[in-house]
Amino acid sequence: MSKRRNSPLVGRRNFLKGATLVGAAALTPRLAEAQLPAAPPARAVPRPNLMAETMPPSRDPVTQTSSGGDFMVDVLKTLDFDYCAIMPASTFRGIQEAIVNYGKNTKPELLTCTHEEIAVSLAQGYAKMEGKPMAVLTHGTVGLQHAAMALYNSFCDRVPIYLMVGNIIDAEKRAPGGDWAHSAQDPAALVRDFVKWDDQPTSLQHFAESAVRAYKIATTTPMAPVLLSLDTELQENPIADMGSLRIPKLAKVAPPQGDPDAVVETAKLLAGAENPVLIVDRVVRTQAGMDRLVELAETLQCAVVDMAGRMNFPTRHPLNHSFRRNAVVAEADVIVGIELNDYWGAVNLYNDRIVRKGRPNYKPSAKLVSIGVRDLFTKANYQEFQRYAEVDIAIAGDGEATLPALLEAVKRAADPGRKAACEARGKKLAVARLKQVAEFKSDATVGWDASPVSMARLCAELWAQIREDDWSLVGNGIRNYWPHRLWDFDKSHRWNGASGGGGVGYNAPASLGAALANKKYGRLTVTINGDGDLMFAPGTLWTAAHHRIPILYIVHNNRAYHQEYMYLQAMANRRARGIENAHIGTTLTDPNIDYAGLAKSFGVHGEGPISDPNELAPALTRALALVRRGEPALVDVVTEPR
Ligand SMILES: Cc1ncc(C[n+]2csc(CCOP(=O)(O)OP(=O)(O)O)c2C)c(N)n1
Ligand SMILES: [Mg+2]
Repeated sequence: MSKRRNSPLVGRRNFLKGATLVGAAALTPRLAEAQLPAAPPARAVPRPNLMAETMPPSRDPVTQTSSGGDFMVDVLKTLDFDYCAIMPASTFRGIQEAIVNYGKNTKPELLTCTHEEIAVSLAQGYAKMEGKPMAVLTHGTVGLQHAAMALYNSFCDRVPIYLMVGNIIDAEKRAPGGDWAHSAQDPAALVRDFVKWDDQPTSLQHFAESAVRAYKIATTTPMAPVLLSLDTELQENPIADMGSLRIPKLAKVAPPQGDPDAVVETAKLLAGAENPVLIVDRVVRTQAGMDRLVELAETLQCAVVDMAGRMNFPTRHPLNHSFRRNAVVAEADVIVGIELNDYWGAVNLYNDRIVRKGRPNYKPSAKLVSIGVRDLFTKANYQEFQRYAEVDIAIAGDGEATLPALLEAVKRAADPGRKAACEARGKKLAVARLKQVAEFKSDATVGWDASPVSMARLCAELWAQIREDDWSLVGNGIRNYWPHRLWDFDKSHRWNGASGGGGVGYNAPASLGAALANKKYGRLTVTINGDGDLMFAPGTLWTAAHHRIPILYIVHNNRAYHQEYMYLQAMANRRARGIENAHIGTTLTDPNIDYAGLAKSFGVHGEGPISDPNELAPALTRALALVRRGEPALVDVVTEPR
């Protein structure tokens, strides 16, 4: 029987009613003076224990000696979670109480978020930097709806998210009103198209197995979010049969390597090619992976195009031809794409403005190979699997795990007779790359003193101040732009890829998650955050301050959803209607948003708005001094459109 049904009518409403009367008395001083006893001396008032007031002591199970929530915490502790991001909700109060009291708020430690989307995005950025998932807890209905877009980004980005939601399965246990709106027969139905696996355990043993299974599934490539729906009764009630419960052990799955024969065939193609090209996207998870990729490229003396889905290849390497993709693809006779999110898009030219049509950029005679886990996992509804890529050899296997075998096979296949040609190719590529870097440097000076501040100037000023630190640029605010053109990204933690699904709102919280992972390594985290993006989840800044996470937010403040502004201009141009109205619905002016003030309101140091480029360096110096000391800071820079 529901204990709530028997609870006295003292509840929150009556408590508030009392508060109202006191307030009314305070408004009528004479009555108050006559009726109220003398005020006691001021002292710290402990927070009221509302439950003690609302529950009759004889029925309050505060003395229960075991709880399902405690057991769940025992299980989570075996999974090595450092953090659990939450937006608190009654449907998981049983496990939340167990985490903070029974589990002593360590492994996992709770991170307080002001929106479920923040919680999941935080976990996305963290997982990519730390190499393991963060747990997340939300309401199963309203909370999951808020979490959904961040979950979709994580799914498209192939990032493990370990999401648990609370749900009241048994209808008889739901209090009238909110509990019903916050319960679902099948909460995961909402997001099943973009999680890899989900379950709703009906016993604690079932939870233990599903919890370990979920971890294993999420962290096996292709990695992706998983969802566990936690019944409130299981979390809150005593354990019926403690002795029978056991926690299964977790064996992490070794990622699958590509088929050895296909790898050798690919190596032979690469070694015999005139102009081999490697295109990489979500390959590297570890420094060892990055080192191997460099060795492979140097062995082949071939161009590497990094699509920057992860930090794959050093930006200053002479074989890095990411910004010469069209040129090197057009010349290639062998193209090996590794963990490409969009193979078709990488080797075709596409125009979406007038005709929405594409055509191959590669020679008809070129041989195309794919290596990656995309072929191992596809869902039907959401179309993030991209256009079908016509390749000659498709190797289903994890990119990073397949690199050692590919490297060895390439070394074995190398023809000593072609050594001179191979070296000449490398030299030619290095010259082309140097020429491009010189062009970039020259381009970067355009509008150097302009106000609003040019993006090249902003990035140069930032680079000048962080280059001696162990820095990490995170978020996707300025993907593949000035930093990737000119900064020296030389280690695997310098960058952690983009949002995956292109869902705006990712940058602010995902950057904070990466900063949290970086904190323990003493790295300096910086992010360049679109103004439009920041407005999705500005409460992220409060979480940064509350949990003392050092990060520098630079607001790339073009006072617009500028991408959309440009799309509207393009549409209007096509219809010859003039672009005067393109700002309607796309700009963020009148009033301008005060991002420094916003930061300050959350307890974060704020600078700006800065329109004069000469004011930028001192503002960055002040903000970075705080970040190096362990605090978050924000600098609002009024920038050129993009
Ligand atoms: C959730 C979501 N809503 C809308 C969009 C469409 N969209 C793509 S880019 C963009 C503008 C984002 O603004 P900002 O972060 O300021 O970047 P800017 O384009 O100004 O550089 C929008 C609204 C989206 N991708 N995701
Ligand atoms: Mg903008």
